[in-house]
Amino acid sequence: MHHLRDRGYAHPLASDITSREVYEGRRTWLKAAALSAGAGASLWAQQQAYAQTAAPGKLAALAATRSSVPGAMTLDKPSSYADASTYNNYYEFGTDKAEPAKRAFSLKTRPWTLAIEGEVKKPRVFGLEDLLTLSAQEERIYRLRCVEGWSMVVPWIGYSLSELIKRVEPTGKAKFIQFISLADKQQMPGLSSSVLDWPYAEGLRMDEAMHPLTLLTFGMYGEVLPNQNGAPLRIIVPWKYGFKSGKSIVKIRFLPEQPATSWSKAAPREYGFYANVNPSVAHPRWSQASERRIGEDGLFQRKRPTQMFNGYEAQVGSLYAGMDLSRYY
Ligand SMILES: Nc1nc2c(c(=O)[nH]1)N[C@H]1C(S)=C(S)[C@@H](COP(=O)(O)O)O[C@H]1N2
Ligand SMILES: [Mo]
Repeated sequence: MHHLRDRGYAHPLASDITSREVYEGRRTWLKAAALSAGAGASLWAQQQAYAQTAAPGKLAALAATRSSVPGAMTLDKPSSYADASTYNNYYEFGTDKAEPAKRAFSLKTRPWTLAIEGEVKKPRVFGLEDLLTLSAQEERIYRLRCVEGWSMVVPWIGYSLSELIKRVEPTGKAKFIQFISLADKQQMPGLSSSVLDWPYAEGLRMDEAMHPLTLLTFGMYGEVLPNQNGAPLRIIVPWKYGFKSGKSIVKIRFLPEQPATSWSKAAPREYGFYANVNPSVAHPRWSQASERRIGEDGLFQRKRPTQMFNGYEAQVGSLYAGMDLSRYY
């Protein structure tokens, strides 16, 4: 109960398992509790808060255990499913935040394959079904900070990308990793715009890719990902600006050199390779000192101060020891 009050989010306390059944069970429990308490106002408010963070149950449930990776469970209140699935950046479906939710129905997420290439001893093509069961699915509640100055809190489902990396055995020459998103004009109307150099490409240094917080992500809010959030699989790197977290990934390359990325190609002064969330390094057009939490907007809503490494400094700060972060932005 206090979890609900603290977080406005139903976390399965007894079973430690999240699935649509558990979410729905919690909803039933809340209803019963509301009735027996005479529907007291605060309980009613909790019920409303919960109803917003529940997935609508339209997509397939994806069971997951609660993550024990340090830093993986922020205590910030999760954003509503409605906000997380309708306020999106997915330029392959348009540059307006509302467009991906309206247009991404045309994305075909089955069959789906992920090709592993480059500096690995075991290059191969994985089918989605093999990837789903490669390692245990975990729920992780991460803050997501967009360089545009807004943030959300999302209960993702996936497992550490390191689990996949270990199985393909990178060679000693693999120093960087590149993520390539799908680029198919038949399915993605935004590709007719030259706003970015398609396919959407992102990258990480190998130690960043191996960090346990870097999540190979298949679901959110107890279900598989909606198309607009990057179905059927995407990357989430919670201490970096959102653009580092490529959606609908079809290829991962292991490389000896730092790869070019779509955003740093489009505007090198604005978007660096590292893109670590950093309140003291301003973007040329936007200060990064504070952020607007989606769902909290309102006339009297205070902006939240942005935290170094998006609040994950204890876990990832050592990766950047000795680096000049205003130079490597
Ligand atoms: N392929 C692809 N991945 C992408 C983007 C994109 O346009 N195309 N936008 C990025 C940006 S800028 C952000 S903030 C996050 C948004 O993720 P969300 O819509 O799930 O919140 O996705 C990132 N991944
Ligand atoms: Mo973003």
